Formats: sequence, C-alpha cells, structure tokens
Amino acid sequence: MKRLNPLLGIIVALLFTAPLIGIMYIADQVVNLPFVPFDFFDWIAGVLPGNLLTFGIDMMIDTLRFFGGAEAVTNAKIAERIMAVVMFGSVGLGIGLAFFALIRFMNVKPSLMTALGLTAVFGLPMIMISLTTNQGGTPIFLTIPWLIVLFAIWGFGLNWAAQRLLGREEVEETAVAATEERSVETLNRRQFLIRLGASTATITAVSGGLGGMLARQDEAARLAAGNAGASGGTFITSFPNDGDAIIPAPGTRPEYTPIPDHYQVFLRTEPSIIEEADWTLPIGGMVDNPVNLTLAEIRSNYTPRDQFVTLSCISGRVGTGLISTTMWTGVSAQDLLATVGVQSGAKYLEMESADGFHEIIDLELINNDERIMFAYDWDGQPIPKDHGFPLRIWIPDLYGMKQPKWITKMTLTDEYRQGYWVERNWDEVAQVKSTSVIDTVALDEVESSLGQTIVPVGGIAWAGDRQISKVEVRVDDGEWEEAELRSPLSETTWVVWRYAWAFQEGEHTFEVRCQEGDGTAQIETRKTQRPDGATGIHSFEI
Ligand SMILES: Nc1nc2c(c(=O)[nH]1)N[C@H]1C(S)=C(S)[C@@H](COP(=O)(O)O)O[C@H]1N2
Ligand SMILES: [Mo]
Repeated sequence: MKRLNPLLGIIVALLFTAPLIGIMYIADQVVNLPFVPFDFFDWIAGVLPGNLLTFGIDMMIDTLRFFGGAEAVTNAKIAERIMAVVMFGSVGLGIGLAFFALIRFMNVKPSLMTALGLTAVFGLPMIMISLTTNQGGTPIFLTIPWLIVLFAIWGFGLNWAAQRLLGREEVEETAVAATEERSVETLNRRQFLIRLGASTATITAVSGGLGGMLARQDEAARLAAGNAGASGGTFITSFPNDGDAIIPAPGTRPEYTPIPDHYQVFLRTEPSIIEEADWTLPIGGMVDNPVNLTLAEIRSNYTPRDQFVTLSCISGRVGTGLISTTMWTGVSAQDLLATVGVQSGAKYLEMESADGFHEIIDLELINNDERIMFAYDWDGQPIPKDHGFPLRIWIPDLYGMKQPKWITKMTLTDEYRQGYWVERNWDEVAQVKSTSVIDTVALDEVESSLGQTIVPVGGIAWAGDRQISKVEVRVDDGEWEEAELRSPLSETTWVVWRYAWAFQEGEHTFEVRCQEGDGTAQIETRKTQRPDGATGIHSFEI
C-alpha cells in the first residue's frame, strides 16, 4: 500500500473545510441557516474565564492597532470573525491530520466506518454547539438535517480523498519498479489534488464572495433604514443649541452623530437581530401584576420622553472613537415599573438580552432618576436592529456596559447578580470618567486677526451627566489656555469646544483637559481602560 504523509491530511482537509465554511456562510445569508464558525467562536468566548477572554480581545485590538492604526479598532468585529473562521478551520484541519496519521502509523484503512467517524468527530460537537449558541430563528428540524448533510459531505469527502490517494492495492502489486511507481504515484496524486483543489476553491470563492456581498448589503440596509432623505443624514433637524454663537471648528466630529456612524459594541460575532412580531417583554419576579408587553403597548401606554444622550464604551482608550450622540426616545423606568406593582422586598431590576448579555440595576437608582428610560427610538426612528431593537435601557452617567440592548426579559428581585462584563472583571459601577478629545487643528481653515494667523482647534469634552465647566488647551508644554464652549444638546451630551491658536511654524503637540460642572478636574494620570475606564490626557501632533 502507498504511504501517506500525515501532513497531506491537512491539505486535503483544507480542500473540504474551506467549501464547507463557504456554503454555511451563503446559506446563513440567504436563508438564515447557522454559520457554525461564529457559533463556535461565541460558544468558546462564553465559556472561557473572563480574564482570558478580555486578554484575548485586548491582544486582538492591539494587534489591529499595530497593523491598521486606530481606525481598525472599531472594526475589531472583523478580526473576531476572521478568528472564528480560522479556529473552526483549524479543528477541521486537525482532524484531517489525525486521520492521515492514523492511516500512516496505526494501519487504519479508510472505510465506511472511518467516513462516519470523521463526520461524527467534527459534526456532532459543532452541531451541538451551534444549537446551543445560534441566535437565528430557523427551526431545528431544518438546521439539524442541513448540518448533518454538510458535515457528512465533509467526512465522506475526506475519507474518499484518502482512499484515492492511497490507491488500490492491486495497482501496487502489479507495479514493476519502486522508482517508477513513485513517480507515477506522485504525478497521480498531484493531478488529483489539483483537480480537487480547483473545484473546491471555486465553490469556496463563489459562496464566500456572494455571502460577503449579501452580508454587507444587509448591514448597510439595517443601519440606513429610514435614514435616506433627511437633511444631514439625520431625522432630527432642529436642535436646542441651534442659535449658539460658538460654531464647531472645521473638522470637529458631528455634534449629533448620524445613526450609520454611531459606534457599535456587542459581545457576539454578529448583532442579535430581533423582529418586532417575534418579541414581547415579560416583566416578572417580585411584582403583583406580571405583564408581557408588546412594543406597540410600550409605545402607546406610557408618556414618551426625549433625551439627547452621549453613549460611550468603557473599553475605549484616551481619545476613543467608541462614543456617539443621538436623541433617545422611550419610557421612564419609573413609569413602566409603576404599572407592575413592585413588591416591597424587591431591590433590583435584572435585565436579560437576546444575546445572553445581562445586567442588574438598583431600584433605588431608578427611583432617584426619572431620566432612566427604556428606549425604542433613536433619532426619531425605531432603534436600528444592530443597536438594540426593539428596546434598550439608558442610564445616565454610566458606561455602555451597564446598559443592555435587545432586552428580552425583566425580573424584579432581591438577589444581586453580577452583570455580564462585571463577571468578566470590569468595574461594578462603571461610572463615566470625564474625558476631552482634540478632533482637529484646522490648518487649512486659518483666519487672520490683528496681523496674526489664527488656526481653529476643536473637539469634544464629556463627563457623563456631570457637565463640563471648562476645557483647556496647551501647546508644547506652554500655559494651559481656556477654550470656548458651545452649549451642549443636553446636560448628558458631550460639549463641543474650540480654541483659537496663534499659528507658529514647526512641529507642535496639542493637549486638552477639562473640568466637570462642579470644578472636578479630569484625571490626567494615564491609565488603561481596564477595569473602570481609561484616564489621561489626549494629545495631538501636527
Ligand atoms: N444585549 C447587549 N447589550 C449591550 C451590549 C451587548 O453586547 N449585548 N454591549 C454593551 C456595551 S459594552 C456598549 S458600549 C453598548 C454599545 O451600544 P451600541 O452598540 O448601540 O453603541 O451596548 C451595551 N449593551
Ligand atoms: Mo462597551
């Protein structure tokens, strides 16, 4: 019998694993069948101990920053997805290697049994994982047979390829000379592998390419839903500070973030898409009247509240892009809870989300702040599916990690339970740290004044709901100079500031710092984002 190099098992397994991934991907895009690599990745991320997970994510983001600069950070999801595919693929290739090693060293012969074995070893755990983690609504009587067929094609294909590569024993017996046989053998093997590779590469490329195209279209459509036509890409077109004399310096980020540009953070490989028809909100636990509300009921039974909100992620670094501002509309948590009859012993409201995320909020906090709301609109439109449709909470002054989106269940309880990121070593309170950022030194927008060339410098400052009383700018270790503040959209949004810099030729470093409403200074000591938010001064070089 011919000998097989076990490493060949990796190559052959690749030729079957790549199209398997491609076909699962396009089936996910077209008919919402599970894309198992993402489920596998989400499952691993969910069972890993918290510090390992955050360590992994940090390392990934650092690597991305190293290769792709700051822009890539918000695209960390893409890295996660690539990692998911690589990890899933590695399992397939590992099994291929092991299979060929068994053939080579343990004298195992490819047979019906080994084909079934390969299918089971790769397929069974992956199917179980997908069933427990997948968020798609496709019924299991469709997904299970579909996945079994796919993994069987993989297992039987790999088995068949091993048989072909081994050749039939008769051929070997009639071979004349060993050298001749070897060259015929390598030629045949090479031809076989090339043909096999060409066809499976085609399947992979076509399905992967089409799937990717559909995925991008889908996401763009979800984010832009309803957004076309309105001026400036937003629905709200008049703002409380419209008359303010302080105009943002050219190049400052939009004061009101267009929804498609709103930053996004979610723990799974993909956002959790919820359809309104499939959703109701049960509120239970320690209540006298448990309810199960539709979105229409939430919209019509309670007085809507509008609030301009800046939201930010605790995992942002100094000068973070993970911060955005829009108008939130929803019902006050006080109003909602008033209708369910909260029992006297209840201490917390626990919220669970479609993606397994969960958080808890002290009822005392709700009772003391009527602004805390369950929001259903952003920018006057239903919250985009990617951002938490149909319902998410807003809690002023806290980072996003305490504020579940895609809420599917609420429970009144007297038992404390750590939230999802708190279990993973992030801060229990997660109060926003005040921050200030330089967006622009507008060198091509200079003005002249009294024989001086003036360069507008600008950016934002934010301190949760504690407001901003002062922003100061320093150039090259000079004096701290006060910037002008534009009145903010609300007491909970960032403040746009601008500063007039008298131009001087050369290289310069700009720094910014702020003070909260009560004069508390921004923390200047540099500290990483873990566990309770980054601090330090943002600087900008030109
Ligand atoms: N269900 C759910 N809610 C969630 C999260 C999540 O992963 N799942 N991430 C939180 C974090 S860490 C942040 S910063 C905000 C981000 O909201 P956005 O993506 O709409 O900007 O959502 C919060 N709520
Ligand atoms: Mo976050």
